[in-house]
This record gives sequence, C-alpha cells and structure tokens, in this order.
Amino acid sequence: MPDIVISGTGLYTPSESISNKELVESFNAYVEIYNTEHASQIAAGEIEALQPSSAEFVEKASGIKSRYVMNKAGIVDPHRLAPYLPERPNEAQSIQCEMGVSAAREAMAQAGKTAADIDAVIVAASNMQRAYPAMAVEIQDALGIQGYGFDMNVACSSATFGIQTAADYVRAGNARSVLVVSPEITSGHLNWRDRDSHFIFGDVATAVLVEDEAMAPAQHWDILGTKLKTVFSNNIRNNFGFLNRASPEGVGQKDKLFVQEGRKVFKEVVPMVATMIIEQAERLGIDPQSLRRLWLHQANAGMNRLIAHKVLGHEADADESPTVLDRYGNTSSAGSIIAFHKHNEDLQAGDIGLICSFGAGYSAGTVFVRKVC
Ligand code: CO8
Repeated sequence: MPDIVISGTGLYTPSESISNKELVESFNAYVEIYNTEHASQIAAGEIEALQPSSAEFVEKASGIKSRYVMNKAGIVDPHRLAPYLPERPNEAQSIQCEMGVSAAREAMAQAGKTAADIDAVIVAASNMQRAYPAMAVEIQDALGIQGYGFDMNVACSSATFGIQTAADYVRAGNARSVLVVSPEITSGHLNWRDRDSHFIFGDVATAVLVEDEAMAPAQHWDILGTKLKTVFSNNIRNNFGFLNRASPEGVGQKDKLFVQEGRKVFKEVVPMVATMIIEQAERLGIDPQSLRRLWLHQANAGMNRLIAHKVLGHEADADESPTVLDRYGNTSSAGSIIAFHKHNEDLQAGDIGLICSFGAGYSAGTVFVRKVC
C-alpha cells in the first residue's frame, strides 16, 4: 500500500478586507435606519427595536479583528448589507472556480507538479455557487487536468473530509495525485443583518495536494492517520437549496442563510473534538501532549484555546496553536488549511502536528501529519 502525503498547499486571499470598526459602523447605520423607519411600530410595541453591534464585543467574543471578502462595497452599504456578486454568463469562468484555481496553482507549484501529474480534483466546501456542473469539473478543466472531479460538502469540516477521501483514492490505487480545493465564499450565505453572527465569516480559497509518496517532492508531510466523525445537530444550519431560495436581503427568511445557536455549539463541540483528537492520537501511538503544532479550525479563539489545552495538557501559545482567525475571520473549511499553509515551514523533520476541523453537522475531522525533510 502506498504511503500518502501532503506535497503542497495553496491559498487565495481576496484583496478587500473589512475591519470590525468598519463592519460595526455600517451595521449600526442600518440599525438606525431600520429603527427610524419603524419608529411608530416600535413605539406601539408591535416590533422590537434593533440593538447596535459593538466592535469590542466582536473581538472579545470571537477573537476576530477583520475578515477578507470578495466584495466589500455591498457588505458595508447600510442599505444593503450583502455583497455584490453578480451572476456571470455561462461562458465566463465562475467566481468559485477563479478563487479555487488560484489556490490550486500555488499548491501545484509548491509540489513541482503540472496538470499532467494530477488524476482528480475534489472541491470540498460549505457552499457551492450552483447545483451543477460540479465546481470541481470546471476547476479541473481550467487547470487542464485529465481524470475526474466532484464536489463534496461537510460544512466547516469539508477540507479534512476531502483530504481523507483523497488519501483513500490513492490508497485504493484509483489515483496517485489528488487536489482538494476549498473555495469558501461565506459572505454570500451570511446574514449581515443579524447582530449575533454578522461578524463571524470571511472569504478565501485553499488547496491541498494529496499524493502517493513515491511521486512526491523531497519536502512533504506524511499523513500518519485520518479520522472523521459526524453527529447530527440543528444548532448550525442553512436551509438554502434548490427548493428554498433566499432573498438578497435575507429578511424574513433567516433560515435560508447561516443560523446557529453559538453558545450550544461552543459547549457541545469543544469536548467532542478534544476527545476525538486524544483518542485518535492514542490509536496512532502518538502522545497527544507531544504534538508539535495544532492547526485547528478557525471559528472562535476561545474554542481553540480550550481544545488545545485539553489536548496538550497546558495553555497553548501561538507557536503551538497558531491563529489566522484575527485577520481572516471564520473561513469555514479553509481555516485549518490556512493555518497549516502559513505556519508549517519552521517545523523540523520528524515533527508531528495535527490539522483539525469542526463545524456544522456536527462534523469533525483530524489529519495527523509528520514533516519529512
Ligand atoms: N454586539 C454586541 N453585543 C452582542 C452582539 C454584538 N454583535 N451579539 C450578541 N451580543 C450580546 C448578546 O445580546 C448577549 O447579551 P446578553 O448577555 O445581555 O443576553 C451577549 O452579547 C452574549 O451573546 P452570545 O451568548 O451570543 O455571545 P457568545 O459569548 O456566545 O459569543 C459567538 C458568540 C462568538 C458566536 C460564540 O458563541 C461562538 O463562537 N460559538 C461557536 C460558534 C461556532 O463555532 N460555530 C461554527 C460555525 S461554522 C460552521 O460549521 C458553518 C459552516 C458554514 C459556513 C458558511 C457560513 C456563511
């Protein structure tokens, strides 16, 4: 059976970003407009006045300071609070394809690979911009890759589920080199008018190249073991779909955009993920406390602090559990891959670390990796 490795990673970061201050200013302008327009109903007790948001609360509750987005103008317009992402003609490259291709090219370049070396493309992300043709097939075509491609969605855990799926294809001999691409346009599915969640997400794309070690470059990461878990929960949900459409404003149809019970998610997911990591480490004969670095899903700084503490047995510092949440926000499945991509070069050969994701489903995925050379 082949040994399976990560031989390259790539990242596409949008050019525009929104600070907490900018976001809260436009949200609060919207609140003022809404409350003024509905003053008589509010005074009559028919509806409740909207409450302003606070940049201090956002940073304290989540650890997020800013987020990258594909379109800033629409999101910070208090009369709109939603990105302008116009539909493109079918003949034009679609936006998720454009982002994914950019990340994929970097991963391929890092591994010294051309399209001819790659057998399959998996697009693993929380939201696809259309039902079909699969985003993966468009990305495959744009890169000039033969073979096959398909999309999969396990919300924030999509990338780690994609990595295990890719590893399984290589292990089974169905492919030797598989690109796992995660173009996350979370801004299209976030209710920017919801005070409880308007600050959470950002846009980005990542790519991971999973290969048979025999064809990998000298510098790569061995995949020591992967483990996936899902437990049904309604605490994070989005009912958008071909049977249920969202209005651009998301008003009156809140469940057609992202909704969550954030407190419950926090409380239920932390122990589930920490236990899963510790059990899987022990199964692989790895002392969890000896893990050199944790590249955790980037949803909330407090969650990551608690999970890292439970796994390592002490408060983790930024070197042991790096964060990208402050600048990127929650980028769904891409979060742990961004952390890995940006914070792995300084590790030494033989160092063992963990890429871990968790989110809606509930879902969680672990990928234990060891640096080679
Ligand atoms: N400004 C000021 N005050 C606020 C604000 C605000 N914006 N929002 C809430 N408050 C107030 C509340 O009203 C409340 O006041 P009071 O105590 O008087 O009632 C107080 O602040 C506390 O509110 P919360 O309980 O909501 O605040 P928390 O401390 O729990 O923090 C978080 C909220 C940050 C959401 C936190 O609960 C959290 O991060 N939980 C985990 C969330 C998580 O990990 N979710 C996973 C989502 S990712 C996923 O899997 C989905 C993938 C799909 C991606 C596509 C996306 C579009």
